[in-house]
Amino acid sequence: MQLTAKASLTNALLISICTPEFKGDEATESLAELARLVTTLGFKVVGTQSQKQSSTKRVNVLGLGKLAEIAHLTGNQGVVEGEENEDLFEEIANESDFSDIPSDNLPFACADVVVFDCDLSPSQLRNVENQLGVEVFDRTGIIIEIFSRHARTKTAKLQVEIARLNYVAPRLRETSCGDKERQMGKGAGETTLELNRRAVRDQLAELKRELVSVQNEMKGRRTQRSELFCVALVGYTNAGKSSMMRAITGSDVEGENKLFATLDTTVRALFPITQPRILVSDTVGFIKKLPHDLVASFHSTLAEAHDASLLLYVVDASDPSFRAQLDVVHGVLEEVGVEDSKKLLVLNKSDQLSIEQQQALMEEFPDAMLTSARNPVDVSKLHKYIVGVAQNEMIEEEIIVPYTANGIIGEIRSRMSVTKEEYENSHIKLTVRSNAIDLARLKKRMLSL
Ligand SMILES: Nc1nc2c(ncn2[C@@H]2O[C@H](COP(=O)(O)OP(=O)(O)OP(=O)(O)O)[C@@H](O)[C@H]2O)c(=O)[nH]1
Ligand SMILES: [Mg+2]
Repeated sequence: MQLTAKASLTNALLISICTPEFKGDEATESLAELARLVTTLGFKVVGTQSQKQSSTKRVNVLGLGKLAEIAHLTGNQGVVEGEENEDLFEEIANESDFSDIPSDNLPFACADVVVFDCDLSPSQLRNVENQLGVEVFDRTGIIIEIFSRHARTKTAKLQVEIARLNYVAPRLRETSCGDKERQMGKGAGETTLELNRRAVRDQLAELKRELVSVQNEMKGRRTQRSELFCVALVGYTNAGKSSMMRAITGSDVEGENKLFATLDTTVRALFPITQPRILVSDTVGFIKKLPHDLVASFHSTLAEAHDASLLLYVVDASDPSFRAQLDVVHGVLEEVGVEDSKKLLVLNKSDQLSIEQQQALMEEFPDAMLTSARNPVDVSKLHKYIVGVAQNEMIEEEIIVPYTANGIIGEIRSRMSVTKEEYENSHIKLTVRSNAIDLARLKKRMLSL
């Protein structure tokens, strides 16, 4: 499915289904997040509706009454069926074990699209769309669309397109011109739907082949960098990872107030530059209920985090739901097998907090660092912390370099941190800190002099 509605003109009605497992604050916050996702796509949220259900598995997702109400809000363009005989699930709207659900917010304008804050099966999507007569999206569809729009590099584009086609394939429908095309001999014996499905399968196979070759290239680049100390910024979408990346690397990595601004891993050197260089990578942000396919497709992008010696978990400490967001981040990283590096919790956007709030957070998270990517003092504190961790990982050695060994001293200075220099008659004695691989390489070279 590709969004066909024109973003700038699209009025969206959001629907939350509250179930015994998903209700109260969680449902309210999730709906607010859906509104941000939808706004990121350029839609205008004109209203929200919610309904209590025993599950999200009803054939029409909603009860008939609610469906008719929503059909009215979308201009009665569809055909709401009279009876719901096939419905296996009973609506139990008035049962007492449901706590408060988000209150309905009636639209002031007719909605062009309806967006559900849950996942819908292909048949549910089709049923609701037929009944309402407007485009219907589920949460995954919206997230995939945002990823599609924001992907910039070849790898991200390939990964997202694979996830999109996997999502679209079961949702393809027979088009009205199917019979005509068959009569015209297109794919003898196949309907348009079958043809489309086959085309998607072929396309998927081709994209997967391309991805493997791009991933091999990426792997090669990571191997070249593997001797350097690497830091990865990980966290929920919009936490401020790219802004912090820009601040600590002095680079022009974009930070934007939209969800999933970054889909590609960017790697830059920590700035001011250190010897040896320390690399920092910015990674894709996470979100609640991130479609599994997308998580899977971003494995290779997250390989940067996998290889990192230090993980900076960046959270937007000014967002009241940051604790739940942090749980999501831990969950996803665990799923992709990134969990065993050294970590620092970075409580970002501290400029949005009062002194009392900052103190309370430091009591709650004594090992964390409170920062604002906008405050140069905090940025240099983080820079210092990273350099300190990197230094601790290094080995200190004394190297004797004869004055006759021209060139080597310059090389040492460019790759290692020289902490002491002593000039003797025939040689210079350098105390250096570096990683084990570089030191071993240097010693081997010195022997051959
Ligand atoms: N007030 C305040 N705003 C911040 C801070 N850090 C980042 N922001 C803002 O938060 C928004 C999101 O920042 P990004 O750096 O794009 O966030 P991200 O974590 O890279 O987001 P994704 O790429 O979507 O995962 C932007 O509007 C930033 O200007 C901060 O310390 N204080
Ligand atoms: Mg970013």
